[in-house]
Amino acid sequence: MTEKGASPVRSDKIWLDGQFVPFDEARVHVLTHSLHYGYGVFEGMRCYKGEDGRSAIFRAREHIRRLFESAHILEIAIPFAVEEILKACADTVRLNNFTECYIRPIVFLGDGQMGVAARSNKVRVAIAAWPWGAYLGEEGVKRGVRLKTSSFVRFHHNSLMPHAKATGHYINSVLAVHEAQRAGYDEAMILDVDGFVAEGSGENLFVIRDGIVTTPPTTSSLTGITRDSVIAILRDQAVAVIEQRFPRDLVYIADEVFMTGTAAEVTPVREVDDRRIGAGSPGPLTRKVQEIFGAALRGREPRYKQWLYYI
Ligand code: PPE
Repeated sequence: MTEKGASPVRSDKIWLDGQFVPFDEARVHVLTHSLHYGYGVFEGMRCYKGEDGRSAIFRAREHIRRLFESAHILEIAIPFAVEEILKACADTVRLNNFTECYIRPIVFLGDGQMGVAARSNKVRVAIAAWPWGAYLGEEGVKRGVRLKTSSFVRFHHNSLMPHAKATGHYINSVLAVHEAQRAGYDEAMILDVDGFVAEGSGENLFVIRDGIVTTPPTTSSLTGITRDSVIAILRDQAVAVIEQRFPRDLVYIADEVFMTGTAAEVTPVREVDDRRIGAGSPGPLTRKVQEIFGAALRGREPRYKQWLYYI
């Protein structure tokens, strides 16, 4: 059985340190530095099959740019060029004969020396791909999900740096989502250190009130690429989008709430802390965003064609 938000993974091959190896041989040592200290960076991308039958990775360049920026923030030198990683991602999809899938590049410190400061350990890079359905369930995408404010606060930006998509950061997400799901909710709404809304465990969050869309700034949340895409889509529709901090009660009185992420895509929120949002079902603007975003992913929106990286 699969937990909500989790997916069984399987493919033929995985790209590891510059070459393809069979799935079962993509192994690391138990003394891998990053396994002990959570010191690694990663990405998550999705590949979609367009109407013309060609598959494309959605905003691959932006994701790989963020991978390199994450590594830069953490002072990890990736031993490959941007173009090499991009090509390896496309090759991973093609070699596994996927037309649609999720792609996970990860950069981590290998084994050799132990201790926090084992800086001479080899920097390793892997790229895997597997089919991944709706992150918060098919039902969630259609009817909306239920959130609960987490008792776990998002980390302070001088403690862990949110512009890095780092492996260790996700302890915060795991704790929050476990807590929310155990209490019977679909996902957590995580607040920042000052008590303002930050994001979900693996999604950015948007609220709509009186036709104006507000989303928290990325001071305590990941600079989501889906977030960026949705902001562009809304502004192209002449909808005002404000990046501003807000407290949880503004979410309660929103007309519409939705979450964005590569895995979650655009997922409506129908309830937060047991308060119904709007009519309790996905609202018109959320539907519109889902529709345009869905069309953009599959190459049906000419103005967003530049977001597609054909494999
Ligand atoms: N916030 C967090 C904490 C986050 O992990 C993600 C992505 C986002 C926002 C949205 O970012 P973007 O994908 O660039 O729009 N979460 C990834 C990992 C999910 C997982 O469970 O693994 C993802 O969606 O791929």
